[in-house]
Amino acid sequence: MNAIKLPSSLRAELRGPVAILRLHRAEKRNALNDTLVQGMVAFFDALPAEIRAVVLAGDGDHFSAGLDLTELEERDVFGGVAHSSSWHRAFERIEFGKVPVVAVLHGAVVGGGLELAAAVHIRVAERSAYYALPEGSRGIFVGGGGSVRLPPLLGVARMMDMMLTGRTLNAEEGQAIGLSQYLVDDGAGLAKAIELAERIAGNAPFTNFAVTHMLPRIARSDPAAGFATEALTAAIAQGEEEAKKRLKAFLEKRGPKVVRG
Ligand code: 1HE
Repeated sequence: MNAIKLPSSLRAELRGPVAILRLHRAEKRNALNDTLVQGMVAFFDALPAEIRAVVLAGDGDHFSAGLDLTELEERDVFGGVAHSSSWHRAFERIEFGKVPVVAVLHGAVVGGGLELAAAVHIRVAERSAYYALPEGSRGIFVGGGGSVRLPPLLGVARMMDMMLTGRTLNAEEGQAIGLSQYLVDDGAGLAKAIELAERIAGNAPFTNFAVTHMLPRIARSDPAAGFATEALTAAIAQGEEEAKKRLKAFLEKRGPKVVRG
């Protein structure tokens, strides 16, 4: 990680098997410009093998104000297509990257910031978090994969409402619909995300791969292909040395039991 050069708008820190990546542009409310987005690509590409989970957070009072609107001024139509595609490629690195990613959401999680949040695997929201898609009021459209990743989280009807009327969801509403999986007090998000990331880092790596790469694809496929792919994935997982070790440990009363939630 030390070897890779991140832009000044990003900060990375390693904590054992967990890497923490922070959007470090609080003076611009962590607005996402090309440099920052490409910096995220460099970070996710360069993750060393010993890193087993990533926490993504934003510095300052907001997770992210979305697309850096100053960049829109200079772009023509085809430039817009290229830009949106570049975000798609970047966020793919997160959604289908090397390791699971846990995001801490606080303050504004809007526009491209919400699209970024949709690309991670676990979302921990602080009570200050709020969600909006102000693209409608800016005369633009989502371009960071939002029309693909947000409907499964929000529903098409709610997303339409947010885009057409500027409706904002608060943290409680986001939690109630499953947009965030955890809701914690202000200031408690990072610790919760690190705790979850450490737990994830302790899983068998193939299981983490199967959950992040195979599960969403199986869920989107037709049932016949889904069952066949699931059977193969399950067989590969149980054939792994790590799975055999963990099963043996449980059968010899050394493995952890499931605890009541
Ligand atoms: C920005 C941006 C930005 C702030 N691009 N510079 N996103 C939006 O439409 C959201 C626009 N931002 C806001 O509504 C507000 O800034 C916030 C609610 C997020 C925060 O408010 P506040 O009062 O804390 O901050 P501020 O005073 O509005 O902004 C502080 C500075 O950040 C200011 O710059 P300064 O030089 O005057 O200090 C702002 O101009 C700057 N700033 N947000 C550029 N977004 C791939 S398609 C994705 C499409 C989208 O993401 S559309 C949604 C865009």
